[in-house]
Amino acid sequence: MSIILKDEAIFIADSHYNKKNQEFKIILEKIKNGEIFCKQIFLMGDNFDFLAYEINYFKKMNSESIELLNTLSNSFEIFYLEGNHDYNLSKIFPNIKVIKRENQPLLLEYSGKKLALSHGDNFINWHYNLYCKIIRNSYFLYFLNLLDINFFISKKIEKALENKNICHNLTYFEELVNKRVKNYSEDIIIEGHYHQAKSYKIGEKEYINIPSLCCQKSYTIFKDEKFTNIFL
Ligand SMILES: [Mn+2]
Repeated sequence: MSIILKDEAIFIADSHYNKKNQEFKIILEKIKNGEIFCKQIFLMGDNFDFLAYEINYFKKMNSESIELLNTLSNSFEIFYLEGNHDYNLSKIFPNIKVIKRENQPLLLEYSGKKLALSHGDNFINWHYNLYCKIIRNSYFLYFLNLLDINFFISKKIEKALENKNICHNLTYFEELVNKRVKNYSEDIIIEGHYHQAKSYKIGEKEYINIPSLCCQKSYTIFKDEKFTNIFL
């Protein structure tokens, strides 16, 4: 049985939350205080610039947003599709339905239409799959965490991520989308990861790239069977 997409569901992608990019915390607070109304929440991945259960530093740095999400998860149905910056999350968010990369796409439906949701870094190649397995390996991460004396490794990663420019216009995006939809048989394909906020109709299929909350300062709401991007 697939999950029913509810009217007034909200999709938040690629917030890359860190000291510089605060939008994710802002949107979670707006949901909490009712300024943004929604009935279901889909976190499309990379909402934290880095977060993994095994690495203490980033759990500490992100503790406010983690707590906010856990509070929200008591009153909202939340799905968290893990990204390439945030993974091994199920122990951090006990009430959130966490979908690991290998279990994506997540299949949904509404009024007879089938939807597939992925962060967007699946269906790449075996090299990338192998890389994903290594960086998500729990023993490997626990080992790194042990070596992370005075958080010197984490702080290096944090600085590198903070200084990275992640907002680019991909000129080949439509071409890429044409290839990506071939991996799916569903009617509507929803992905984050690419930070493009563009939608395409390809044959009978619809492809939606959820905006990056950090780059486009927007999120997507599903209302009256339409997907609309809204500025934060
Ligand atoms: Mn990504």
